[in-house]
Amino acid sequence: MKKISTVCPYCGCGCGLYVHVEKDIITGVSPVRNHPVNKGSLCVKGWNCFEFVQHPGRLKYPLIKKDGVFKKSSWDEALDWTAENLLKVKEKFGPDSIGMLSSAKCTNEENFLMMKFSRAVVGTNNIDHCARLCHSSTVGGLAKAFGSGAMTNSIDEIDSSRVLFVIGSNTTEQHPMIGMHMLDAVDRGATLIVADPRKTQIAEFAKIHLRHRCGTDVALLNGMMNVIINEGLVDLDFVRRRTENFDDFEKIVMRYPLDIAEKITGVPAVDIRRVARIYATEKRSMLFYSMGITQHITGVDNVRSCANLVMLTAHIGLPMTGLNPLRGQNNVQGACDMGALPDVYSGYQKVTDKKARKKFESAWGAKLPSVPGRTLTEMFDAAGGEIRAMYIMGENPVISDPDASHVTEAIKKLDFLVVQDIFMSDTAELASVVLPAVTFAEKDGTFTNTERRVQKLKKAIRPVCGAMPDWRIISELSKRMGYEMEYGATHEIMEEAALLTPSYGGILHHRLNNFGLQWPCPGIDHSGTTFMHRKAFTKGMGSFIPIDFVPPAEPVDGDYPFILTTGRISFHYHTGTMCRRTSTLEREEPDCFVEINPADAESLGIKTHDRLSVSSRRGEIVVNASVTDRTPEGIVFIPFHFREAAVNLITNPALDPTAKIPEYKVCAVNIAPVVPKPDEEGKFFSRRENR
Ligand SMILES: Nc1nc2c(c(=O)[nH]1)N[C@H]1C(S)=C(S)[C@@H](COP(=O)(O)OP(=O)(O)OC[C@H]3O[C@@H](n4cnc5c(=O)[nH]c(N)nc54)[C@H](O)[C@@H]3O)O[C@H]1N2
Ligand SMILES: Nc1nc2c(c(=O)[nH]1)N[C@H]1C(S)=C(S)[C@@H](COP(=O)(O)OP(=O)(O)OC[C@H]3O[C@@H](n4cnc5c(=O)[nH]c(N)nc54)[C@H](O)[C@@H]3O)O[C@H]1N2
Ligand code: SF4
Ligand SMILES: [Mo]
Repeated sequence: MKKISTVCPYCGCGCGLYVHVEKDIITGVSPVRNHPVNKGSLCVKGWNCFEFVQHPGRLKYPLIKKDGVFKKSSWDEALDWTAENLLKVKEKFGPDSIGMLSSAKCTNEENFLMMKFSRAVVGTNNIDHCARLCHSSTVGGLAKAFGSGAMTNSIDEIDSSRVLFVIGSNTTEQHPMIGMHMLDAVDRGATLIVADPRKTQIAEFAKIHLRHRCGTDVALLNGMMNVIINEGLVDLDFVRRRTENFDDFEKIVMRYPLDIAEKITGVPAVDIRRVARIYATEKRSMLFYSMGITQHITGVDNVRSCANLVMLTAHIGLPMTGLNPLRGQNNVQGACDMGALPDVYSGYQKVTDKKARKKFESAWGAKLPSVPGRTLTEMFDAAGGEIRAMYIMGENPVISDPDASHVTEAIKKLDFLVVQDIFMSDTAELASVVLPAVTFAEKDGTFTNTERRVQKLKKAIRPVCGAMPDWRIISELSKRMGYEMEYGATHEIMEEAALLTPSYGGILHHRLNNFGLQWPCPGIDHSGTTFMHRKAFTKGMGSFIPIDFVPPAEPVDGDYPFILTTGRISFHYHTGTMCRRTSTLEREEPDCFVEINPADAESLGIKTHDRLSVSSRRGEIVVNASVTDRTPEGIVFIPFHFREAAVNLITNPALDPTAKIPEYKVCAVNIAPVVPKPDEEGKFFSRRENR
């Protein structure tokens, strides 16, 4: 048996694991013992991350849709046809009529090529990916505050911290191996504070759990900062030396005394004061956040409020401190770093910056567009109008985008859609051509985890079928569109990326053997960066930004009296293409459910397992009730993993004005019991145990 060391393909923790291979078949995996993130452990998804690789449902050959039906085709035919159609659209409607979605499931090398393909081959900046739905508010918000939008510190620093302030992150379920470090720290006496409307698993370990109303984070954080300023807990020396714009910021914070903060958030003033004092007075305080902060129309405001808090208390620029956005997908950090975004090249170099553009133009020998492109959400809005064709690699927007029926309608209006995936996803079903790609276990390259650690994955088995690695598909397509891309192996792509990307300057495959390197890593003699902003912020002075509270876009009313918040559960992953083809994970949680508080359930006459209709202004889904005090009164929670009860049919597509991230975390819904009807097999519905 061979054991090949690689990286887990699920979440942004980036755990190291061995893939066990016998006769070119994967028989199991095991954790890397001395890996700095997972230290010999894995979560349930990690332990089971190989079953989908060898699933019989993998896409085995390209498919071309003719007269509404998919026909099996050869690679040559499919690539020629794709190139021909993309060129046709480009000729007729111009390069900006084509939109590209890159993938946080794919490698850095593949994302680099996708952005090169978009800019140098098609000639458009219309490239984006799921970071738009996830941490675009972090990237934009922290660029303004610090000049760089990544986790400032490292995962293994958590163990020695004294205070962990976790806001809007269900860490033990969604970043389990980071959650493990947090619980280790608690065992060593650290104080854990969780701010989350729901009583998550990590909240049960917290010394203080702030259960504020959904969408009131700015008021909560301003309330805390009001206490910190009024009680003289500000680090004035740091504020003077390292930051700007304090006075304007202070004026706004003074408008949030504790009684106002309590009124908006529903959190008792004494708790806000206690948390403010603990966080500010302990030196080794780390702040963590995730989607509870970013997925709002005020996502950027929420992120900037967090940045204000860490600067006010000088909890940044040292080990065991920092502002730590937990990035979600295995390589969402890398997809952003590699410039799969409409306004920047790799390393966040702006497309509007003439010098940067010249550099890429001369490296690539092509004229590049200078106006930022459309975001993911804007591409679908323009589909059938100014966007005529799309190329989607490793994303499933039909299930993951808000107001999903709008997305399906938009896609149907396209002249041409290319989908490149490992399975026939709901989005692939709508494609004109489907290109089969290989999984993490069948290719080489690198992933960048949430703590900026660039790690090598290694090909463990030969492709299980006629599929090709994404980077090869992109180069083949490029060639057929008249632009030669000659790469013999993925390390050659990284060499090109390193030359053009200052923060990745020293990141070359041969240097990554010992658990990778953390960027910024500007040169080949640099050993990487464990924590950032040590002496100065990336942009020089850190900027305080005054932020006022703005309520969520859709208030509850008589017709839609409940707040719906959506998210994830530990056993499943996103749109389910991989985890729902994994027997252990599917067995644990086979059905969609809505968490509803016992008081609300009683007033509606609902019991666990009852079938409920949950409807919003956009649509309706039917799910099982799970009566639990995990969710507070007036709020219900539904995960978005289940295509048969796709919660995005009812979510609100309202966007943050600058980051364009949708408000997945708040919309207004109504709930009503439904009389069960049997399905085609005469069964009613499968039951799930109360969680
Ligand atoms: N098992 C599993 N792990 C995953 C994923 C997965 O699908 N499954 N996906 C990965 C990805 S891409 C991402 S982005 C991460 C996401 O990781 P998380 O952000 O941790 O996950 P979510 O469930 O989206 O939401 C986090 C929490 O926000 C809370 N919340 C809701 N509204 C508010 C609010 O207004 N304010 C605050 N402060 N909190 C609120 C919810 O109650 C929830 O507990 O997980 C990654 N890891
Ligand atoms: N209601 C609600 N909706 C949400 C969220 C929420 O909290 N609530 N969260 C949002 C967030 S944070 C995110 S990140 C998005 C995620 O949204 P998506 O990125 O659309 O979801 P995934 O299911 O991760 O899609 C990844 C696709 O890539 C395919 N794939 C896997 N590996 C490879 C590979 O190597 N090559 C190729 N070509 N394909 C591959 C998978 O089969 C799958 O179809 O969802 C967003 N949607
Ligand atoms: S914590 Fe994330 S990266 Fe680690 S094993 Fe679990 S899913 Fe994989
Ligand atoms: Mo995400």
